[in-house]
Amino acid sequence: MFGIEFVPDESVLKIGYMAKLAEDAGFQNIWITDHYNNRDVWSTLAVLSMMTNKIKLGTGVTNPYTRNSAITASSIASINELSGGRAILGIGPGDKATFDKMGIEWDKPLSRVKESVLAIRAFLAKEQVNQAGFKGAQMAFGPSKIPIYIGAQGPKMLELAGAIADGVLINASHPDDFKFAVPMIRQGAEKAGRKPEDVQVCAYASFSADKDQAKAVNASKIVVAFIVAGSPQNVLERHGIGMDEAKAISDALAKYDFKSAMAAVSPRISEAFSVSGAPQDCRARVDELLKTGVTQIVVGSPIGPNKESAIKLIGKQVIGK
Ligand code: F42
Repeated sequence: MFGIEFVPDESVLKIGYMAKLAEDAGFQNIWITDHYNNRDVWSTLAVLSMMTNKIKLGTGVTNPYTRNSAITASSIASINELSGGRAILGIGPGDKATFDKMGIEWDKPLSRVKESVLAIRAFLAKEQVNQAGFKGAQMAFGPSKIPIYIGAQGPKMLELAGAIADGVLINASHPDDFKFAVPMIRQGAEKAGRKPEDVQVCAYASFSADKDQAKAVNASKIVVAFIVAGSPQNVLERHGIGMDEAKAISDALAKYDFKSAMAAVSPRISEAFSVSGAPQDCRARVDELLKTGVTQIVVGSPIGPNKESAIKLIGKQVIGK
């Protein structure tokens, strides 16, 4: 199954137009990112509910820090109503760098995500919620259940997702990352007495497709540079990337020298942190990812040097194959 990520960094109506293109190209799931400095995720999903017919619509991902879980339950139930039952909630611990700027303390992310998922489930089930600091709050409308996916990377968050979520969204593009993550999700599921196959595993990948392989790879370089700069040492080591290589990229980004940052993204770094190239290259990587236990490929930023033509190309020559 294929999903697609849209970052609402351009007009919501433009995102709606691309969402419809994605639906027509054969994607089955849209994920909208949630960061305060972009268009609001819920307004975007409301517009997408009206502009599409069958594709599933999710937050990819919201978090329990910037939004109270009762409000999130109400928002996702509203999107579910507007879209005729197509909503999926993606929720994660959030982005520390963003929270620092917002003055939000990132306390106990693992516990906060767990509490929030359980509270939202209880809200949707119309229970009186008395956990996670709620004092008898209760929803007055909405479906009894909406799938909840957790955005996770760390071992504990992956295990938690296996234990309580309907799916996991993992920001990674290389099979080796899933060889690491999938056993942890399975372990979490088994410990909780669930079947591992009940948890969907989504590769939330940096993806770039174009007929011209070099153009595709080039378009993904700036996204890859930011991923490398934000990656912990163990992830860099997993892909054989030295701290000096990563430092050259982060130093250039810190100076807003995007040209040097992109120049420091070697072919090996691109290969580790993106699915990029001609459609046949992308399809080969997709097949490798699917072998590791991934059940949904999420085509994430940049999608391609030209988003609109890349959506059509991926539809025909990656999904269609
Ligand atoms: N973040 C956003 O803010 N917006 C987005 O749109 C977004 C999209 C997105 C899509 C896919 C995806 O995989 C991630 C995405 N993210 C987005 C990022 C996401 O919100 C997380 O930042 C990201 O997934 C990294 O989270 P993580 O799984 O690495 O979890 C962190 C918190 C971590 O350190 N986890 C550790 C682990 O092993 O999993 C556990 C830490 C721990 O145990 N903490 C204890 C606790 O109780 O929480 C406390 C420890 C202490 O000492 O206090």
